[in-house]
Amino acid sequence: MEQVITKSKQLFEVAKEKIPGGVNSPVRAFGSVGGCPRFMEEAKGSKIYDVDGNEYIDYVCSWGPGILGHAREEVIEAVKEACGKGLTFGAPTKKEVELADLITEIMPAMEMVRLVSSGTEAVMSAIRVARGYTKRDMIIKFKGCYHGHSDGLLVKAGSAALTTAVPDSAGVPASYTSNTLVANYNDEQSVADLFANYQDKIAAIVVEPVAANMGLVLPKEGFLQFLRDITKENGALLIFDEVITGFRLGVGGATAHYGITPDLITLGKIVGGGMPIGAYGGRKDVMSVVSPLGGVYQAGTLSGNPIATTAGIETLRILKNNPEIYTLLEEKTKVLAKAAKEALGDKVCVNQIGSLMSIFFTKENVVDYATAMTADTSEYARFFNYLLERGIYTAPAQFEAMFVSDAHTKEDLEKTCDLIAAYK
Ligand code: KE4
Repeated sequence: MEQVITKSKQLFEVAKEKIPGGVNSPVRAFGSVGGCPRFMEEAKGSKIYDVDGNEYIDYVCSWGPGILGHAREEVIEAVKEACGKGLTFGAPTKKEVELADLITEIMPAMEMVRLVSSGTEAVMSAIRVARGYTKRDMIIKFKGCYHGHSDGLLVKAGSAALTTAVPDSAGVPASYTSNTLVANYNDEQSVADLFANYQDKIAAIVVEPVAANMGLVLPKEGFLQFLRDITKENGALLIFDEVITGFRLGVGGATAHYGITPDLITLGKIVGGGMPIGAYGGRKDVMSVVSPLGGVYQAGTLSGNPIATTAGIETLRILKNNPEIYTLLEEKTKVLAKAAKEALGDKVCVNQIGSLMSIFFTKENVVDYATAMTADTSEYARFFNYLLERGIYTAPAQFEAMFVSDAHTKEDLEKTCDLIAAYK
């Protein structure tokens, strides 16, 4: 039966008058999958409901924050109580200390942490700290990894492998990317070549320890250790961008999962429990350059506000005190990954780790950016819409990840697997 989406369509037309593309973040516009984005009205647990009353099993989970499912009782109650005491003070609060305590306890590589309001802000600030600490200017990032929309990171590789990057967005002056170098994920040689060329100019490598912005691509054996070694050997810092993987792969994120200690870690998404929080932190000596302690300036009106910190504290407490959540998350996600592989066979490559997975519509084994790009995005779009029209809401783009939450039930998985199995 045709899904009724009249109200979403009407809202989308109005939204496009007042908001660029009708959305406040580009991927939400369904540009790569076609059709009308669903305007969502509410969500509870694993379900999300659009303005036309259609129910979906949600595997976007707001791109990661929703690890406990939507509107988790304990979080909502704590936030409601906090709201009655005022929304923001612009002054230090006990909750910021509590959240900093929790973060540094759960991720001990973060000896000190500064709260900001988004993942973009966290990564932008961490890079400034790395430059301030090392007194070097150049940063290495990886093709296909995304670290938010700060100017110096909106880049594509330069014309030759060893040249500096060029802007990958209008409005970014070439001068803003002249200190950004681009290597290939899982390609140690591409990193070694950049250090051979620029060694004492490189302040840091920033990397998604598990890449989830070209679709899910896992680090090959030894890759992260290689990055740890080569940065140490060259006096550069290693920044793990754990905005997605933090508290997702396990409560300790990729840092704990792989047993590699970076110098700085950036966080977002789960750390705010659905409210706007980013965070960056790491070695105390490195973080000591941050204003007002040191000379690296960074600030934010709503940083650490009492409502966001309340949601973050409640979320991290639940995750820390219930480690079995992660075992269940992995089991659930493996069920989905297995069903997709069984149903779609060699038409797809399914990558999965913890509660993250991606179904790439390619016969290739997706192990890096080049193989990810072999995916057939129009086939992915057909698959996405097939599921959407039947009440399954997955990432509206091939090069994103699917997220599973603690709220997804056996029935949710059965329905999803049955629909995938029936896909032609
Ligand atoms: P935000 O500024 O969107 O909070 O975080 C930026 C960011 C930084 N680092 C990593 C590894 C990220 O994945 C992100 C943002 N992730 C995307 C999803 N791929 C957010 C969704 C969106 O852009 O709407």
